[in-house]
Parts: sequence; structure tokens; C-alpha cells
Amino acid sequence: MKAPRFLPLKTYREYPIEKMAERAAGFYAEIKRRRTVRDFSDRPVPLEVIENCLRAAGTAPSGANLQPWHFVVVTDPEVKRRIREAAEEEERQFYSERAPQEWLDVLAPLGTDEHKPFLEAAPHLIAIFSQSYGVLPDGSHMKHYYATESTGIATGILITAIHHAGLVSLTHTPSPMGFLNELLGRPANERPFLLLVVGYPEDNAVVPDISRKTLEEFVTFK
Ligand code: IYR
Repeated sequence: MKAPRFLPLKTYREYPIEKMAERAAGFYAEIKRRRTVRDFSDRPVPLEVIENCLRAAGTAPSGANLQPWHFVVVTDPEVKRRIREAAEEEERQFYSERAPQEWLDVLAPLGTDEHKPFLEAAPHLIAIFSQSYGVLPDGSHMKHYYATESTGIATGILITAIHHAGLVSLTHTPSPMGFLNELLGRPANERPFLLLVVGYPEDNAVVPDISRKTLEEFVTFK
């Protein structure tokens, strides 16, 4: 067992209460502009930007700091084409057979269907995998804790970083997503978590007319 080692907390910054309130309000004003976008432009995005957004994601807290995630950035048009083909095949079955009416009913306001042109149009797709267990150099397995939650938190930071950079994203979950392991050569301990589509919006991009719950609707203070 490894003994704990501690260092002084040097990165923390305290703000005066007024400044704190201003920052909290300012961040909310910024993040509430984020919209999930499905109309992507094919304008290229420098990989350096994506790399820094991913560095931000990699700072996420995780169960026992095991950082149980892996991100595959797909820019190659041929790989994007294959992903689109496989995703649309799954979605065709989803919309025409697998999805119960109740699910189709809640999806209706979003106007989604089996056509996923953004998987080829957008400059980058980020396939996010959650490592349900780790594999040590000798091939033995290592238990991971809260892998799904940890990957979800990292993904939230990634989405925030992408928005902060002035880009848009789409959280896409073709179901099932097993084809991603095969197409991207990822091992059996990695479960596809989400396909994040990243880029600029199309010039005349539209978004569904939907609303968010108010604070009172989703928070209780005791
Ligand atoms: N995976 C399908 C269906 C879908 C499901 C949910 I939950 C959404 O929020 C949106 C879509 C698709 O991508 O079309």
C-alpha cells in the first residue's frame, strides 16, 4: 500500500463576496447560452483547441483518482463516414422498431430522426469511453470505482470547455454504441459512453424551441 503524500494547496483563489457573486452570475450568463446543436458547419477547428478542451476534461475528479476514461478524437473523413454509417443503421432500427412510443413521444420536440449528417460534416467527433476496469501491464485487471460517474463529470467539463472556446457540441448516443469499439480499436474494458460532435454551427443553424426548468423546479433548500 502507498502512504499518502500531501502538498500545500497553492492553486486555490478566494474572491471577496461581491466578486464571488459577480463571478457566479457571470458564469451562469455564459453557460446558459450553450445549446446542443445538430446543424454543423464543416469549417475546420484547430486540433490544438480540442487538445486543450480535453486537457480540461482530464482535470475532472474521479473515483480514487483512477481517471477511468479514454477519448478518441476522430478527424479522418473515412472514419467519420464509417461511424455515420454504423450509427444510422442503429438509429434506423431504433426509430422504426426498438423505441417504445413513450420514448418517441418525449423525443418529438427535438425533431431527431435516423439521419445523422453531422457525423460527417463536423470537423471532429470525440468518442468517449468509460473504463469499467483497468488493465495492468501484466494483463491483470484492476477494479475501477464510479467509472460512469467519473466519465460523466469529465464529459461535462469537456462540453463546458468547448462552449467556452466558442464552439458547439452535440451529445450523441447511438444505441447500442458497441460498434465504436470495433471501428476505433478500443479494448473490451472500455464501454462507449458518448459520441460528442464538435465544431462550428452552420450559418443558419436552428435549435428546438424548448425550455429549461427553473431553479425552484429542480432545487430544494433545507
Ligand atoms: N439516439 C437517438 C435517439 C435520441 C435519444 C435521446 I434520450 C435524445 O436526447 C436524443 C435522441 C438519436 O440520436 O437520434
